[in-house]
Amino acid sequence: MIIKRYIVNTMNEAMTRIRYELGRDAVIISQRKIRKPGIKGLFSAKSIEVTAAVENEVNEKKQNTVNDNSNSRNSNELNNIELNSIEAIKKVVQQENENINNSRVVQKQNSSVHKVSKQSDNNPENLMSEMLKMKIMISELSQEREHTITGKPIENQKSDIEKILFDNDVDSENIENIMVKIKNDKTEKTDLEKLKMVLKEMINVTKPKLQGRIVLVGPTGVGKTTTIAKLAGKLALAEGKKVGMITVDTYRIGAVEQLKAYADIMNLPFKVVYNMNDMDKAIESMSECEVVLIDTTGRSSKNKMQIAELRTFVEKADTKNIHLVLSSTTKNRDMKYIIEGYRILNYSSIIVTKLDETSTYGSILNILETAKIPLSFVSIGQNVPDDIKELSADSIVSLILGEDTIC
Ligand SMILES: Nc1nc2c(ncn2[C@@H]2O[C@H](COP(=O)(O)OP(=O)(O)OP(=O)(O)O)[C@@H](O)[C@H]2O)c(=O)[nH]1
Ligand SMILES: [Mg+2]
Repeated sequence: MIIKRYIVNTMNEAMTRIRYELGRDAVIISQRKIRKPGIKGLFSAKSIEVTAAVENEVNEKKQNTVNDNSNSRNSNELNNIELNSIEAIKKVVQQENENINNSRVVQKQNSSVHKVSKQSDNNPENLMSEMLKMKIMISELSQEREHTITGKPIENQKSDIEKILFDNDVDSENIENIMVKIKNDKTEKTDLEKLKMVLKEMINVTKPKLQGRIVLVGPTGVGKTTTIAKLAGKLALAEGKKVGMITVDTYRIGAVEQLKAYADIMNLPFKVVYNMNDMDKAIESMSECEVVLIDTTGRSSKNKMQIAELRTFVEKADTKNIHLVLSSTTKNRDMKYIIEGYRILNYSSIIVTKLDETSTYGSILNILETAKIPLSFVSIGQNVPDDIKELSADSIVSLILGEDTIC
């Protein structure tokens, strides 16, 4: 058996060379993208490393005339290994393992090498089966491959850009979309510049008009009431606007008292709504107010009945100024359900809270990409009224890339 490794720019080039040097019976054992050495290699185009094998003898002359000049390290290590079937496989596996270990310590992959080697010992006749195992193992060893055999991305197979996004909790679907957009950007910019551009395009922020009736909805404990108090403080105390507050949350013990306490401190009109009629009356009683902030009961998005009930109250408020409040500490998968579950309330913007409780900010991007609704505010702590902010798309990009932090 002859096993050769090629460093090429395209698969076409690899195929041509393999056909010429090893003949038509040659099979490709593995292929992976590799980086050129040094810092420059970080953002330059990758080469492809292809390992091919052939069982039969090939033209010796051809072998000798061909030199792999693309990458001396790799070509010298594995070129022209002529061994008998299983022994050849074992040798390649061993060499591959050593190469990987030299560049990076990859504990997990090492164990799989031993596994495959052992299995080879048990079943030496079945060459095809051994070839397949070796192919899988080399795939696993590859640091540069984007996907596992199951098609699922894993951390140590990612490019630098993917790793930054992954480390900052951008979800895998978004990472894939971002990588495609970067690839499609044929300008001269560096990948990092392209990444920033792509992220900025994805982040939609809005400057909400804090006028008329403003309703906050969202799951339990995300910070709706605290955010209402912050907005009231900002508008009434800092901007001198006439602000009133209404709560429809008569469900949770202490909810009314919580908002009433803020209303008392700021000396603002406050009403509690127990039913639909109360809603009309409460709104009417605040006709003098420039801004009426309406707090609602925290509901699970899974409970359709409760959401439907909430909807009737929200519709009564008769406003387009509806903010969905979400906590950045919520799991990404749950977040998607919440965003979809609350859609029937026709929220027009999103407030992300508890950014002070997280050290990665990919959740902002995940939320905005799922909802396709712009971000109005972020909440960055418990202090009323200070811990609320409007963020620009640029500053969100810096947060997502880990260049900046909230606290
Ligand atoms: N760290 C941190 N805590 C926050 C933030 N916003 C709110 N909280 C805290 O989160 C807890 C719940 O806040 P609430 O305002 O009562 O949340 P809610 O959404 O009204 O809760 P329910 O009415 O029960 O649905 C309180 O302890 C708040 O002080 C924030 O941005 N950061
Ligand atoms: Mg509340």
